Amino acid sequence: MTLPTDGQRAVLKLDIDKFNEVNDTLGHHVGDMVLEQIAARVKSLLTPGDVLARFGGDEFAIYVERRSMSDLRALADEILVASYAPLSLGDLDVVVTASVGIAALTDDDRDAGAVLRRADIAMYTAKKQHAGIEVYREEIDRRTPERLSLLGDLREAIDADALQVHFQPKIDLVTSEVTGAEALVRWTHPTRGFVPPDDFIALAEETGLIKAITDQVLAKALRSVRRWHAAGYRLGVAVNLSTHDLLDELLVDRIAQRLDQNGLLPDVLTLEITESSLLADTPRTMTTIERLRRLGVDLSLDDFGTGYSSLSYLRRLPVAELKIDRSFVSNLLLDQQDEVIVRSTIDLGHNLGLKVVAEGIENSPILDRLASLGCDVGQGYGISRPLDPEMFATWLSTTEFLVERDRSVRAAV
Ligand code: G
Ligand code: G
Ligand code: MN
Repeated sequence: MTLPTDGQRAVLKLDIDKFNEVNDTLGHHVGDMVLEQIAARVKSLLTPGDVLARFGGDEFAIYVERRSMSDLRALADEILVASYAPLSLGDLDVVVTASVGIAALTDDDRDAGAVLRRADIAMYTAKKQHAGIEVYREEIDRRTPERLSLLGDLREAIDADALQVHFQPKIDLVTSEVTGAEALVRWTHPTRGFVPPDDFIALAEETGLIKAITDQVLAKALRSVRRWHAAGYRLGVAVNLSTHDLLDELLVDRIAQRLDQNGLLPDVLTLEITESSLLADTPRTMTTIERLRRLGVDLSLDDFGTGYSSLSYLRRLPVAELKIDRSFVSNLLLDQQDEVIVRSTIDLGHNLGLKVVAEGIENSPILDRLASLGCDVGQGYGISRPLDPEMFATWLSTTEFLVERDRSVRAAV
């Protein structure tokens, strides 16, 4: 192959995001069609001399020569835009997203191995950061072994049952009563210290560890609820589910079992699902959601406003509440548009018969405003940060918000 004198040779690595979910929910036959259609779209953007190869699974590698890095980025952009367009697969429209890593060839490259590896690293970084495209740089390479060791450590933490759960209180905005708390997973790594969930939940989703995490969070959250009830506090708890959990056919049974173990009725539990997953609306997830509803737990649509759910989708989903995303709530008093969004979401939720929760309430003026807009429930740093179980118990006994307590059952929390 001839090298253009001032040109740039590179390998682009393309990988479809969450392709395993496409296969799992829609079947391998549909997965194959997705791959064929994406490949055809990519091909149509290439010029003679470019080489497109399938790299097993849902990965493609593309060898290209362009004038400059910015031309390479432009090509990667076109590829992403082409993959986002809805794919029609029989009577189904499917939207997939993809990630692209770009690695330039260097004079030291003697074979394809090294450049493919660099493209791979760039692609994984793009995926992890939801960046779409990433160009290989040495500094991201240094983080790759870190990622692998983090994964190993996460596995160990799960096996050792070392993940913890913190609780962030939720307040009834009409009565100022504490209604319950959201359970949030916490991981303190032996050497790194606190690792934010955003850094390990995605990793857990990609590797299937999320099932075990969800189950441990659920177990700990329900154990705490049992203690609260024993101490006379009639509080509920909300647990976050990931999209992946909804594909797990055993999820509903495990939840029923966990409730049973703690002698709790399903109505103490709310499960928060995000609307952002593009593939949520598939037969398998809908079956899980329907079974959860029949079990009698409440479903809440988390981060509402940031995803893609249409109104008709919302009407069909058996959810009991909407949780307005904190990005709208925290600017409520500063940004008129955010105010309009919050106000209309409250109305929308109420018109659909749903309870509306605001998260990310950072101070009392925001809390007051939400109350006057008719929002039902609130949560945020302005009420309390997430607290470990012990601090949560202390908070319950010292907060100025109303805490209903049945005095006849007065065990310590
Ligand atoms: O406090 P915070 O940083 O915990 O949470 C960051 C993000 O991680 C939020 O979007 C939250 O929904 C998510 N998250 C927190 N705990 C859990 C959990 O137990 N399971 C899942 N799937 N997501 C969680
Ligand atoms: O996506 P999810 O709804 O589960 O979000 C919970 C996340 O929001 C947690 O990371 C929690 O720590 C964070 N959080 C809770 N209250 C506030 C708040 O008032 N402001 C901000 N910025 N984040 C908050
Ligand atoms: Mn949540």
